[in-house]
Amino acid sequence: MAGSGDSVFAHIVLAPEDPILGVTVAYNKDQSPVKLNLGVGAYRTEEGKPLVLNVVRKAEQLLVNDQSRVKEYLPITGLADFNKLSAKLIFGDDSPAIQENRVTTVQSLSGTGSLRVGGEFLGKHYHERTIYIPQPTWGNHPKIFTLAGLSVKSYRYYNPQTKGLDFEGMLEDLGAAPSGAIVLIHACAHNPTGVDPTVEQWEQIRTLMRSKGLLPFFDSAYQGFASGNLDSDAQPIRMFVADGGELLAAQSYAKNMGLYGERVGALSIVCRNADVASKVESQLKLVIRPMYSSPPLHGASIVATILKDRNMYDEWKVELKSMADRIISMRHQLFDALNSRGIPGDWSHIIKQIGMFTFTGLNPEQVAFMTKEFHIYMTSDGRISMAGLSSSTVPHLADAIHAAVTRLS
Ligand code: PLA
Repeated sequence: MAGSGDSVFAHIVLAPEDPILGVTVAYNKDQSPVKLNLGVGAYRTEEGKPLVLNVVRKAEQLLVNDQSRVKEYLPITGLADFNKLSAKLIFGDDSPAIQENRVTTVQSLSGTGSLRVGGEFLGKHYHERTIYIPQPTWGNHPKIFTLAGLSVKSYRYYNPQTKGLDFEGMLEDLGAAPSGAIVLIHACAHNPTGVDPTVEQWEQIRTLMRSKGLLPFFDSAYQGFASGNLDSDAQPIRMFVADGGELLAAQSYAKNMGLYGERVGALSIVCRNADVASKVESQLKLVIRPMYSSPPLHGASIVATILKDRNMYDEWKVELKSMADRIISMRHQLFDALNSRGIPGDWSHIIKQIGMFTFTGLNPEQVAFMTKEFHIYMTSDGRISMAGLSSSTVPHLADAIHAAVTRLS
């Protein structure tokens, strides 16, 4: 009889909310008119609204109007055009690796799904099961790779004193990693710190990693969002492709095309030669088929429509640049607002850091205070999404930081 007796699930304990997505859950429950969500990295307009790019609307209209389109299953590896165009986007139009057919690309469920498929593949087929991730990193990384069967270790990346890169520490830790270990690298706009190596530093990292046979696994969730330029943001990856070595790259269209909920992404594996690449692809299919069989059609069709049409592609680049520029302008506005309030400390990291996030240096107690007193929501590590800020909300945030720093330092 329903309702009587103990549930077979009675022993299950309530799990905590996700440290990032849980911030939105708490924000949604807040009734205050001044509430502000700077938790999850989701772009907002100056009016604080989610943005669907014009070029995306256009592509969707074309797709809807095309009566020849059907809803058949995609192949296990996804939409072929989408895969080819995604590889070109990340590795460059003239990439020798693509021309030599030694890149295999599979459509996956956004950045997260690409990382998971790549992780599962490595867990099954790669000889060294240890992956090094930066300290700190996106909170989902250790969970994804642990579940994929890899053993997760970290390398030093961020120096809280300078609020910049701990380059020495990074080289030391990578230098001490076992030969062949996998290294997770944020391709650009490191999350949560907003700190990226310079091109010269990337070159040293590359030389060290190649000399030790470390396998790079790039997470590219923000191509175009860091500098506003798709090619500059992909430069570190292209440096590693140019030396002829092997690597993995996970791509997401969540941020740069604003396709968050469509879950569009790709995993590429650059191999030594075409023969290896085709065998690798055959094994990727065996990873994907029992996981979700084949990827969804709609989002990948939007991306392919845009990437293969010169005009739409150019329009996308303009819209992408304007998102990146708005984020950069928010950095300057926040920096100026903090300075004009005479808040103690050096806040120049706000304009030095890059990409969607600022790693403010605020501690968990200060963050809790800002949420309670000012209804400002952010992750407890002090990360704020600059893309969630607008000219009209900067003063409120600056007041909150002022109060938190002066009352709780
Ligand atoms: N990799 C990094 C470094 C990310 O920051 C994110 C998203 C992803 C991968 C995954 O994105 P996708 O699966 O949606 O393509 N990070 C967000 C969202 C923006 C999240 O946590 O899911 C963040 O707020 O950190």
